[in-house]
Amino acid sequence: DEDLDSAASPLPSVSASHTDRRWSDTTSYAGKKKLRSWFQLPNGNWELGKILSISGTESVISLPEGKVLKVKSENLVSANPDILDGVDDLMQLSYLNEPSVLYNLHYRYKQDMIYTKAGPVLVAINPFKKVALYGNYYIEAYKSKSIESPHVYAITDTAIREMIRDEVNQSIIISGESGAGKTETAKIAMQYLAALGGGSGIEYEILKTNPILEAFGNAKTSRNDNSSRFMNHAYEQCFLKMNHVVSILIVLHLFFPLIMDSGIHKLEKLNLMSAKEYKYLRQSSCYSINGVDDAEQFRIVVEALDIVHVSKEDQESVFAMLAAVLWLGNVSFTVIDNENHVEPVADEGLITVAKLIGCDIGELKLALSTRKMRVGNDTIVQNLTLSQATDTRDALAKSIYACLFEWLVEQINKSLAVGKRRTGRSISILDIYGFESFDRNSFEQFCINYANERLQQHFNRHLFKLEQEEYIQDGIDWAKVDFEDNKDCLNLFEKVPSPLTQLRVFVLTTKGVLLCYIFYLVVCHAFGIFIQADLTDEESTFPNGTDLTFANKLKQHLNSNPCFRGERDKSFTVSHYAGEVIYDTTGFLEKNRDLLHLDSIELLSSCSCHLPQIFASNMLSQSNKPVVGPLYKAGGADSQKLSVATKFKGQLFQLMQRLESTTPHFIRCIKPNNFQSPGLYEQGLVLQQLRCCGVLEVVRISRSGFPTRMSHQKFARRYGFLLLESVASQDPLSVSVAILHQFNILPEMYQVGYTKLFFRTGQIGMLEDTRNRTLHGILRVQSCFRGHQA
Ligand code: AOV
Ligand code: MG
Repeated sequence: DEDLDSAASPLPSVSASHTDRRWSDTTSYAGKKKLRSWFQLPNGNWELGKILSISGTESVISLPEGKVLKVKSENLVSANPDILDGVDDLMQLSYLNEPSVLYNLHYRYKQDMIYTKAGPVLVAINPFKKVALYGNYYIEAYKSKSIESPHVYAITDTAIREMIRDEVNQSIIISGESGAGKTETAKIAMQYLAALGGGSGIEYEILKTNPILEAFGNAKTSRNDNSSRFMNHAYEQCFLKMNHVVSILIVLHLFFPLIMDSGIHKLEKLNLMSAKEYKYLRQSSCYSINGVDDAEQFRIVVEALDIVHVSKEDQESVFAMLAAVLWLGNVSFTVIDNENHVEPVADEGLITVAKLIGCDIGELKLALSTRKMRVGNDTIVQNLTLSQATDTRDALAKSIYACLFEWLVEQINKSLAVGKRRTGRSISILDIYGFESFDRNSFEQFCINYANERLQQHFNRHLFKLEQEEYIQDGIDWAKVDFEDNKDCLNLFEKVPSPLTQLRVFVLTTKGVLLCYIFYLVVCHAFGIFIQADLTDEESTFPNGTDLTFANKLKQHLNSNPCFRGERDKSFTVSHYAGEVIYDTTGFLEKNRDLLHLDSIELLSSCSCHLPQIFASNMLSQSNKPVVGPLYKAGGADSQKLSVATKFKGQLFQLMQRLESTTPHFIRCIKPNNFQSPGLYEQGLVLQQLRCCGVLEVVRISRSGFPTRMSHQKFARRYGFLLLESVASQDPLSVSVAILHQFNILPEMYQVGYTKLFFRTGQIGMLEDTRNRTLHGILRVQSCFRGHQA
């Protein structure tokens, strides 16, 4: 009865259109009794059951705790045999489907095995507690390869080996939601790298620099007490190993910098008040973090600054800049005419800022309340309205803070990378925001998801390149490996809609004078264009641009892209690789309008202090970098304006360029619950992240390739006995081909190489099932036979 006959019948077919299935195992369940199977409960969670009987399209399934249910067979999803419970690579699962993956990860997580491979990717689930997986014992074990289970150490070790073997720079790309454990993972990787430094002293320096970056780059958020807020600043650290220099590049992330005031109230010169007195700090209304001693933190930061040779004088400037940022927030304005033009109030705030950055009070006033415009050969000074002046002030504060962080990073790099140490290859560790999808998604999600879309493309390309090499070596038809790339979606962000050159007429009112600017927006660029950035820029500059006109413009420009869908009002949907996200353009322009005006840069360069001058020249040289894209749009003095989106795009391109030249290694961090609580594994939450951080995508990509490989010899040996007719030639290749034919394995499901067979996922699993059932049948027949004899 146990479907011996199905062994001879065609194997259940796998949909040829597998590419349009995100993550589904299309294996039919009909006719497979007693098998383990997944059943989805009304709450969305999956339960493991056993099929008791099947009649027509219905099955009876027994669930744990004695429950028996009659369900539609099509609602059951294949579960793997128990010998596959807790495999350390998801690729070993015969049935790759959501419940099986969730189960496998949970199975391991319960035993503190927080790391699992998903093909080439390492999945790390945040334990929210100390797990005994780190330290010298493990470092040594991974170094000597006496342990092989998945680990950050193992990935890091591979990166080092490949760097030395191939003489190619490496990168470790860590992604995941806020609080998923990216920064911890980066530190664990650094620990391994540092341990290889062998006590040269430099590893001590590396680890000691962390507090600087954490103090300036992190902030407490609702989701993570120690959240990294810097998006795009890189810092490199180096150490020596076997004459090879490894430098670590950490890209921390920040979107809107929050300010840590750890301990700076100690410095009297800065005229500091308590945190509550600062408007910028009041906005967050969180002044301290449980268990964090500000004074101790401050001492550690100062110590770290000493270690990286930031002079006492520069340290004072660093804190002066921080104080200036805080004081800037307190600068207020008064209206001076009936057109709502304003002037800063010359109070303690303004005076202190001028003193701290070393500029003239009058100039500071002008920079905050006027804007110089160049019209032909003339310069016109335009007064700012209250909202324009406030924006200008905030933009100045944000850039001083960002420049300060960047400068610190540079100091760390310089100090750790002195001279000869920097000549070798590098390992970059990238700690970046993962894909985000909330109930309400705004500009930040838009930028973050764009970055992830880019990283995903990088990921796809890399994966396929590797695969391709093996296919070519074995002479198989590469063209048959289809995969869905995310080109359409990237086009949405970067491609230029026709016509290439658009003529725009722009009318500006300045002191009653109508100035007409006619300009060509030349939107050609080697990299294509983050067209949204251009549209946002344009609307942001346009005096009457509103979120609604912006949204309408997007709909008008992008409707032909299959990944774009206009929604009601000010919303639109983008089909990202990780799922659909609805963006609400409310506040988009406002958030993008973080424009630092040339006037502000000029102010900084006129300062008597050393740091503001450096900042100004860095900003000028940055805005001239061609990689950033079309910066010069409107002409005139305003042309120096860089919107947040444009800057973001520029930094992303620089980052991608850098990454392109490295061999990447991917780690995807997963947060198992939102309570930072150990042991709690919420299926829905994990699943959503698996989808979002592309883990499901890895498997999907692998499914569209031929991830299972077996040599002709092994295949013939293993399944040859299932052949009904003997094969004329006994060479393994002919036997293999005969087996494939007998089981009607669809031609698109496999490729025959010179030395190996290549299969799509799941094919070997089915052959194995048949083999096992047949063996089982043979054994039963044998035991019957023996029974008769007895
Ligand atoms: P994130 O970097 O991904 O968030 P973190 O690396 O700061 O997240 O991790 C958040 C917290 O999770 C840490 O403070 C630890 O308490 C805990 N944690 C993470 N990984 C481990 C581990 N391997 N072992 C023990 N505890 C861990 V953000 O920067 O907010 O996106 O912006
Ligand atoms: Mg972090």
